[in-house]
Amino acid sequence: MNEKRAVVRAHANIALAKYWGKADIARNLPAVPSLSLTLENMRTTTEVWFSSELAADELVLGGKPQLGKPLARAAKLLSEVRALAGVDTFARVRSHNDFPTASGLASSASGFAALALAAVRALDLPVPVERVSALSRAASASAARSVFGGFVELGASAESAARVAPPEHWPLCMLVAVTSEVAKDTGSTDGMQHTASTSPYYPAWVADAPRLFTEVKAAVLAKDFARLAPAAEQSALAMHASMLAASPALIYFRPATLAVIEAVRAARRSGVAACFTIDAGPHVKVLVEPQHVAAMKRALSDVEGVLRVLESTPGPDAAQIAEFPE
Ligand code: 2P0
Repeated sequence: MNEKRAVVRAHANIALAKYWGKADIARNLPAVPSLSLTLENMRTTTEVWFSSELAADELVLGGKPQLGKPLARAAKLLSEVRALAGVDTFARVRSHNDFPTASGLASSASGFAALALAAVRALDLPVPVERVSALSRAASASAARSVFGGFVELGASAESAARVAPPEHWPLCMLVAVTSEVAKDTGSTDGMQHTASTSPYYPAWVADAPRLFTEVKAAVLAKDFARLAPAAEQSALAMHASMLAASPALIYFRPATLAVIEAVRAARRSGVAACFTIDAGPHVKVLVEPQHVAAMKRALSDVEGVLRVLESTPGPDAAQIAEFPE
């Protein structure tokens, strides 16, 4: 086979209605529906290069060669794409995130979405975007959502994600208050299994999550911030409540996490349209209406423990680009 290569850029997404827990572990199907916003300024760029000269798959993340679990996860996805294409050539993968990796900033979402689309494009597979989303979801469920831009849903037990509204539907801004640069101790896959098997609050989370998802989706479609804010915050906090009640407790909050929550609540009391969400990490993501971005950004930067604040508008679909940036 000739050498086949593609470069793809995929954007991270932050869930406004959270996914936490699996309906089917082997197939990696989510237990609850989720809805996310894809972000313009948090991107993974991935090059996949299939070559008959390779004796095994290779993975380089941020310039560092990977072995063990990260390589195995990428190789599994590559093997699924190889099976679809009917080829057995190995691939060399190079990937770069322009934001911190593995600390609750959704790097696995953009990473696996970029890998799935790049592998499919490198092999010229004529598959619909839903299939690319399903391949991404099998590797990491939140990655199914990063295939699409704008507002995106992944249903409970769904094979693939679907667009709820395009990026231009609602020009909100997401501020990310970064509170740590180090990788987290417990990854999401292990964390959600631990929650499901030891937390007495996990069944309550699974039971209530669809209601919160429905509320978040209705608020997004209506562009109703006053409706979105309480539902999105309750989704994040109910998810964390299920983790806090696990044994031993799974605590992703740091002191700065709570300080940022306080700052958002204070800003809201003074009329700023902002709400927070928190993933499996210590950072706080703050959704804010465009006219309040500057004030909210200043308030977040003043919080002790906030290292920096990233800012992003709604982002586009994952897409092929010409070159991997050196
Ligand atoms: C989300 N998170 O909806 C939630 C909120 C983290 C907290 O999706 O096991 O890395 O690979 O399917 O997708 C992170 O979970 O987990 C996640 P796997 P994934 O964004």
